[in-house]
This record gives sequence, C-alpha cells and structure tokens, in this order.
Amino acid sequence: MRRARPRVLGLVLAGGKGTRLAPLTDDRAKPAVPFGGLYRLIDFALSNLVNAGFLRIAVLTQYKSHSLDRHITTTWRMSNLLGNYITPVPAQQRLGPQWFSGSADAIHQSLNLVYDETPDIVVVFGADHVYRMDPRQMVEQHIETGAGVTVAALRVPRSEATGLGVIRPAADGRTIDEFLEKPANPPGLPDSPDETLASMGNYVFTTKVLVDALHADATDPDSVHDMGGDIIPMLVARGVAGVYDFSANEVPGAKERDQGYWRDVGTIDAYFDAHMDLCALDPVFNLYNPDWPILTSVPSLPPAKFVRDAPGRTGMAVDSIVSNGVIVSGGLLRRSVLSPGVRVNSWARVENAVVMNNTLIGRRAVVRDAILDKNVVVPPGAQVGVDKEHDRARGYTVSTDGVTVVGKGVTVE
Ligand code: ADQ
Repeated sequence: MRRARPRVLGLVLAGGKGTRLAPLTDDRAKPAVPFGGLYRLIDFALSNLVNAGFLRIAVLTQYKSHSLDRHITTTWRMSNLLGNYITPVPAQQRLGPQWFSGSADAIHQSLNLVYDETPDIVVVFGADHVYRMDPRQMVEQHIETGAGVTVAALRVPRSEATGLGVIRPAADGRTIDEFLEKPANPPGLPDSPDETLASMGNYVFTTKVLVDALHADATDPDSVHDMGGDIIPMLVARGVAGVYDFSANEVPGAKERDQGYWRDVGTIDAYFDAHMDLCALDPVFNLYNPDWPILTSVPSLPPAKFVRDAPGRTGMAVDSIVSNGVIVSGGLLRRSVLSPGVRVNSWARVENAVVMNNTLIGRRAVVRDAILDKNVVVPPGAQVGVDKEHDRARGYTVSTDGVTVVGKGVTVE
C-alpha cells in the first residue's frame, strides 16, 4: 500500500579524508572543517535536509571522526518524541573486520538502518559542500519520473569537472545516458561545448533499487565500492538513472544571484575563495536568509568588540565577518572571516584571511592571504602570508593560488 507521504531516510556520507584540504584535515574529517566563522561543512547538507522536513538522518562517519561526532551529537541532537533523529553512525564492521572501503560500502555496512526504518526513499547526500537546496523538489521529480536513482547535477566549465562525476543526459534532459566518474576529458554539452553537467554527489534512491545495487556491488571483485564510481554507473547501465537539474531548485527566501550557488570546497583555494564570496558587498552566497537558515550551534561568548585603544590605532573591520567572542583591540581587518574567540591586537593588520577559533594575532603582526586554524599564535611583529617563500621554509602549506595555511595550535615563528 502506498503511503500518503513517502517515508524518507537521509544518509549523509561524512567519512571522506579530504586530503587536498590538508593541513585543515590533519586532525578532523573534512565534513567537520570549520566554515564561515560559525559553521562546519556538514551543517550545509544537514540544514538542507532539516529545512525540508527530512528529520530522520544517519551520518556515516569513519576517518578522524571525533570532532564530527561531537558536533553532531551536541548540535544536531533531536527530540525523539516524533521518532526523529540525527545520529552519527561509525563504521560498525557488521560484515567483516574492516572499515568502510568506499562510500557504497559505508551504506552497505549500515543497511540495518534502512531495514529498521523501512523508508520508501533514501536520500544520500555528501557532506562537503557549501550550498542551499530544497531537496523536496528533487524527491518530487524522482517519484514523478519513476527513476530508480536521481542524481543532482549542475553545469560547470569542463576544465573544472575532472575531479567530479560527469553526466551525459539523454535528449529528454531527465534520463542519464552515460555517467563518467572523474573523466580526464569531460564531454561538452550540445548547447554549450565548454560546459559539462557535473554530479553534486547527492542522490535520491528508491529503497529497493539502492539495496539491490549495493548487494550486487558487494560481490563484484572489480568494484571499489564507491557511489560515484560503481553504483551510479551500474544503475545508468540498467536504464533507471535520472538527473535533477539543480539550477531549477528554488529555495524560499533566496535571491536570484544566490540561486544555483554550489561550491565543492575540496581544495584550499576553493575553500578560501568561498570565504571571500561571503565577504563580498553583494554576496553570491547569502548566509542571511531566515527562510532557509543554515543551522549550527554557537558558543555562548560575549558579543564581538572593537576598540581603538589609543589615538591613531584603529580597531575596526571592513568587508569582514566577525563572530562572537572576538576582540579587535586596535587592529584592522579587511575581507576576513573570524571565528569565535579570536584576538587581534594593536597595529595588527589582517587582510584576506580566514581565522579560526581562539587564534591570537599579536601587536604589529601582519596576516595576509592566509588561513589560520584554531589556537594559532601569531606573536607581536610576526608576518604570515606576506613572503610565500618564507612561509614554505617555515613548513606552512602554500596553495597554488598563494594562500598560506597555518595548522591548528601552531605558534608562528
Ligand atoms: P568525491 O567527493 O571525490 O566525488 P568521495 O571522496 O567518495 O567522492 O566523497 C563523497 C562523500 O562521501 C563525501 O561527503 C565524503 O565525506 C564521503 N565519504 C567518502 N568515503 C566515505 C566512507 N568510506 N564512508 C563514509 N563516507 C565517505 C563525489 C562523487 C562525484 C561527485 C562529487 C561531488 O563520486 O561523482 O561529482 O562527489 O563533489
């Protein structure tokens, strides 16, 4: 018997290592990487699901999952009154003495959740992206078309798609003819040869199709048990895969230029640029949309404070995002994003920077084009990001575009 409303289970894949974000991922899983002052990356996927009313969610964790587990259990805990939950699920070794070998294996090993919940639909979302999306529209299309799996996708320049799954849609625009995981030479679109249709790593499955595909994949000796690499191509070959056009997604309260914003912040440069997007006068990604809030928990700290501690010293921020608990005492911030508890002291200059919790920037220090992880100390007069050769010599990561990254707890020389 068909239920009045489909029963939806959310599975969020949060076990990725995020090697290209090192050193930010040396100590935490990629979905736990802080973003935008107050958030962690996983908050975007979870907010999208929760705002849509999908309130039964298992977050599949694995690699360095401690801070992620803590964040989910403290921030996203739900009242069980209505049977709703958001819970982290570690690799449980239910099928043998191994960790998850790939994202498909993570779901396969956690199928007991699906059997317990008996959903009609399983929504599988990645946890590493910055975007707003109302997933109800994708679920509606999935049901309407009768697809076994529906893959969310958006147009990107071909040159940016070599690290993504790429879709060749059929003439109807809704069926997938071919799915290529991370192709060296992504195919262009008929109406736009320099663009290609890339998978966002978000999928909607009919439960039985997912379960059958995972069982078939588990016994395939040639599979690496990856959702994008194995499961989706298998279902495309069976002719049951559809594509959902993310550019058609409408989120309540979003402004036009905000619509369709999606960033895979998998590299230091992409992560840094997404922060600079937030600082723009007219941001392409607007955090201030009360109709589709990005949710997180905020530490109870006093409000941010700006003081000019003597004549001639500034204590100000321009084009910046400043969290609670910050004190800017005689320093100057431009185009920077500060997490709670940061201190910026007299005559210090901080420009184009992402500064995480409780980092201290001393007097006359200069921080430019840089990311400072939590609890970094920049002593008085020290410089970060000004001389890239010097930064490399001191062992700091410098990205392709010249962003210096100082890891957690480091005292700058
Ligand atoms: P990638 O991001 O390269 O490509 P992957 O590393 O598998 O694929 O990460 C996908 C999601 O799964 C992430 O949220 C990650 O944290 C999580 N994950 C990875 N391994 C896991 C494991 N063993 N257990 C639990 N979670 C795990 C994917 C798709 C592409 C698509 C891009 C979009 O394969 O087709 O284009 O996402 O960014």
